[in-house]
Amino acid sequence: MLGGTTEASALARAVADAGIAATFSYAGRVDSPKVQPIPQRVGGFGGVAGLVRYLREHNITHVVDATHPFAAQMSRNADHACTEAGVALLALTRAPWAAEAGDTWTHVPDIASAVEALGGIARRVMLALGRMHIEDFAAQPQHHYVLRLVDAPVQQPSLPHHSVVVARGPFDVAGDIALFKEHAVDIVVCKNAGGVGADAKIHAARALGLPVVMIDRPALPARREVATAQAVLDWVAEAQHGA
Ligand code: 3Y8
Ligand code: NAP
Repeated sequence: MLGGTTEASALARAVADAGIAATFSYAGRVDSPKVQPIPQRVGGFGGVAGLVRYLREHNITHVVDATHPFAAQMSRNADHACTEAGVALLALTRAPWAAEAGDTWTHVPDIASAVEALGGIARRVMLALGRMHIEDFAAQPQHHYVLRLVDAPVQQPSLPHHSVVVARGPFDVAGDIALFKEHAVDIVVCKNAGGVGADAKIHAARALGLPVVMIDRPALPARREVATAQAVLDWVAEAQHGA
């Protein structure tokens, strides 16, 4: 299992309960990833070739890509490696969030477009993108940014005006409403992650009538996708009996 999402953790629990032999894989992006109820490994495989080698050396029969929808490189590598190694691949995904009546969303295709969308007068921006893209926003230094990070930053972000909030999701709506009020946030920038582990900020923005800059998902390879842990267990059973 390629993990790192709320749904991946739910699947790990279901797989452990079903007694299926499995390994949970993290990239190693954060200091202490959540401990899973099945054996886990941390770190890249070394590209497609590294993943093919891993699949063969560990006699992997099924790969479940339960990574975040923005982990496009991992999903591409999994697709290529499983084809090359002849291993079955299934993606466990979650639907994108959709705006509701009254929402003020600006859809942008990528991080660079989100930076451009922030041109203009100084705002107080909730930058809910994690650590990996903060520096891109130095192009819009006029804003005060609220940065929510999983781990405390090793060096201070270069944005001239910012506050750092160290917190790991899943988040809740009341907490995000309180956070937005505490920091007088007036616009939210986020990825269309989908799922329930990250949607608190969407509900909080809705409750407070805040505009949202919504970064749409990158394109992913065509592959079989399911939305529930049970569908994954059924797929493993069916593939095992050669159905
Ligand atoms: C290392 C491993 C679980 C998984 C929980 C989900 C929900 C909470 C919300 C905000 C948005 C953000 C970020 C976020 C959420 C879940 C899920 C999700 C968003 C952990 C985890 C790992 C990571 C990596 C981390 C990224 C960052 C992204 C923070 C674990 C906690 C912004 C994505 O510091 C860094 O380098 C962080 C990097 C990739 C995106 C980025 O570009 O910075 N996730 N997040 C995984 C690995 O090593 O393989 O659980 O401890 C997992 C979770 N984070 O089991 O309950 O299902 O999405 N993660 C986004 O959605 O925009 C925070 O603040 O509102
Ligand atoms: P990415 O850009 O798609 O992948 C970059 C490289 O990281 C991959 O080529 C692979 O290295 C390694 N990698 C990624 N996920 C891995 C995994 N689960 N196990 C082992 N290696 C992995 O990935 P990302 O966007 O940085 O995401 C990294 C992790 O954070 C993933 O587990 C993802 O589910 C989780 N996450 C990401 C986001 C996000 O916003 N991107 C949000 C929440 C959680 P090699 O080529 O060396 O194999």
